[in-house]
Amino acid sequence: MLDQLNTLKEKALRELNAFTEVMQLAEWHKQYLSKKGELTQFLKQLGQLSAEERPIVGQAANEVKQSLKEFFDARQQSLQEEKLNQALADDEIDVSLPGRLYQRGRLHISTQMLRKINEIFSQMGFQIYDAPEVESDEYNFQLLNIPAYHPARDMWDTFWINDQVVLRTHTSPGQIRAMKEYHPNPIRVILPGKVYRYEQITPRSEHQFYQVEGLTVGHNIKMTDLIGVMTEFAHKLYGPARKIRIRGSYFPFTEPSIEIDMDCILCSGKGCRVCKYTNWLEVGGAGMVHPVVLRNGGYDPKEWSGFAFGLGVERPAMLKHGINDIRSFYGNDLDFIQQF
Ligand code: FA5
Repeated sequence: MLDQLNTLKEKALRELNAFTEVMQLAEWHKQYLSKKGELTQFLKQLGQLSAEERPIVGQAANEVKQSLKEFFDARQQSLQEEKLNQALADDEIDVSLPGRLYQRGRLHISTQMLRKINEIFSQMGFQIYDAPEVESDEYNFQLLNIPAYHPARDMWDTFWINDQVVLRTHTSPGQIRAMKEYHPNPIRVILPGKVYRYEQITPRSEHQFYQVEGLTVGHNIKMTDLIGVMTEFAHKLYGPARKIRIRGSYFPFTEPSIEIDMDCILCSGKGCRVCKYTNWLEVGGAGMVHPVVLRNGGYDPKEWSGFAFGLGVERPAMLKHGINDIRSFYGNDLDFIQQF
């Protein structure tokens, strides 16, 4: 019977080693190690043996059973590993590689500044008004008191879509749209958005940048209201120590027109390259809305008055973060962008 037992063991191991699929193992287990399996059947015959033979064959049968179990476990593990290695070798996707970490997105530095400016003016009661980036000559120039062939057009050379359609050179055409929409009610809006200019690109000038326009129309609105709003804006953006200065200027759509400057936050009055040793930095253009523009928007200038301003967005961001070249904003340099 011991021979029979050895033959059974050898046959079982031969079959076990020949398997190539993990699925085949279950069948093998059933055939040899289950209650109805060949080894159990073999053990049932022990009763026919003599009292001397029985313990010897019984012990041998139990050893064979134990060793078949161990071979089974080992084969199962090695087959699984073989399968995994094969899958890794065959497949282009290495499932054992750790996944790639997704980088967290962030807002572009211009968007951050734009939102900050929006927030400051919202707190002062300004509504946000959206106006188109592609404008007509009429809105971008004519209704803003800049007729065809007026020399002031040279201040805002732009990209023409055709003879009558332009990429807006400033956010000011939105003033007319807001007036036409809100007439005859008072207005207090800001108009943020992108503007385009046929511009020589320099460390301070891009051909595409953001502006935030402001417009108020009401009764008895005065220049002092404009200066108050601009001072509050500078304090909220750069801190309460900032000083504002105004200079006379010229814009066809405001009268009088001013340029608003702020004392240099980088050198605090000592003089540096950024403020060109003048101690002052330009914040934006502004003025009282020109009577012609009020009339073009539907408001009678004898009854209504208002102020308007136009601020850059990139330049204040440059000041806040000490950036010395505006071209970095849209240069697709991730190392730059990820700093903010
Ligand atoms: C204007 O665009 C007027 N529409 C502003 C205005 C509105 C005046 C309402 C009166 C009433 P200006 O061209 O100066 O003005 O531009 C305003 C601001 O835009 C500048 O102070 C500057 O911050 C920003 N800016 C102008 N040109 C560029 C440029 N090429 N690159 C980046 N920022 C610019």
